[in-house]
Amino acid sequence: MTDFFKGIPAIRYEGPDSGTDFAFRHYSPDEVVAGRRMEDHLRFSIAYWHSFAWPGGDPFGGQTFERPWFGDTMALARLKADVAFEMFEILGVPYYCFHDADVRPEGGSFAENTARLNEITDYFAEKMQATGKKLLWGTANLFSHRRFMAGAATNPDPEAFAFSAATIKTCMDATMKLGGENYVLWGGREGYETLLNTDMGRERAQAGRMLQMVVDYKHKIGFKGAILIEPKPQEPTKHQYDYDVATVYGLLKDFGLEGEVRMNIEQGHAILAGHSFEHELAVARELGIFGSIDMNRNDYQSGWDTDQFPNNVPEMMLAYYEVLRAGGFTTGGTNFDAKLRRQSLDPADLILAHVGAMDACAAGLKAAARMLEDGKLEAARAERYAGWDGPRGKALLASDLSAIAAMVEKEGINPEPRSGRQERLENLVNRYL
Ligand code: XUL
Ligand code: CO
Repeated sequence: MTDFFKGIPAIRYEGPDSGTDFAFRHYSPDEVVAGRRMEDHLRFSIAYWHSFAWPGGDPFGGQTFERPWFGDTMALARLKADVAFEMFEILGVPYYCFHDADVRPEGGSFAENTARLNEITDYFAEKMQATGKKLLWGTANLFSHRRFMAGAATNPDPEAFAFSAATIKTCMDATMKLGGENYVLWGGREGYETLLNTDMGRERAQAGRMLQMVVDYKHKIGFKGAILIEPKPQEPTKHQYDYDVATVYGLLKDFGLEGEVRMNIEQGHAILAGHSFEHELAVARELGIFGSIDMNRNDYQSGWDTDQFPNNVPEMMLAYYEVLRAGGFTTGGTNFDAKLRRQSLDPADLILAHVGAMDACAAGLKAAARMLEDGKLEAARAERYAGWDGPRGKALLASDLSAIAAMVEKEGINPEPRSGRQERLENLVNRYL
């Protein structure tokens, strides 16, 4: 045991009337919601990078957090792992996620990086065995080190492509070794700063080829998890090729991968793309590529990726409504890709940020389940489209313009507008909160 979280109790469900900050008011892992235990529905996961690697910097200032494991030795990497697994236990969170660079110090070469990653992930394996904690997904950080400044797969330098491919391989191996349920690709540098120096067609083709190699390698090693892409429109680049779910779907189609790759959708990235979270989730559901979520909250004014802990239950309800409509998570889960504000220095802040986020997710899930079970919203939507279920609707889609024109003329068809009832439905939705 480390003493980092000294004095902080294991967090338990105490119900809405609990008198302490260190308790769940809504998240009750064994409670059944929509036919499934809440823990199995939500599949919470902690993001190693934000909680244990991020120093609290912003564009105007550096480190604000002082953590006993900050530094670049393997001994400190182990201490970081000790504290991480203690936090997973305190919170009762079943999963975690990591990038290679979060968990091991940067080495002087690819071989040294690989050796360090293997050493620390062996240590993770022991801890997972001892605690029952699981890996939701692994990923490679192909954006922080300066070698990736012009991209990973999309780099103009083939050697950078090679280094990236090799790093992805080792991270997929580590994910497989730890029984990871997904492997994530987020292309932070896969885009451009200026079109003046960019061959967009070439870069897009390189990105597609790398993706095919990832899928081939998954099958080669027999990795049973899902390959997930995490769309984001910009930041750090001016424009990223994985802009949003619809854009990524176009890429997948182009490279023959639409049956192989699914989406990891992040709230903050949806907002940056000018969408709502539920829009991105609905697009993925309709296209059959929904996978997992990175749960957080973006500030609606700031224009950058603020990665705050989620707390807006009315919005989260609409997100989980889409997750439930997609059939719920299979390999995916709710990963808190969220970081403290840089003044939140205390170990208790880190715990309570997750407690509040987990509770807000649980409240959102429960409201979404009530809404779906009640069926009034579904009925209103079905009624709006009922015409398409009748013989005319079906025949129309099989017809052609001249036949339709003749029919409209002969029958004197002249559509009568009907109310979309938006406010009425908005009122209905609020009743489930
Ligand atoms: C960046 C982001 C990443 C990915 C994993 O905005 O969301 O942390 O989730 O690389
Ligand atoms: Co993310």
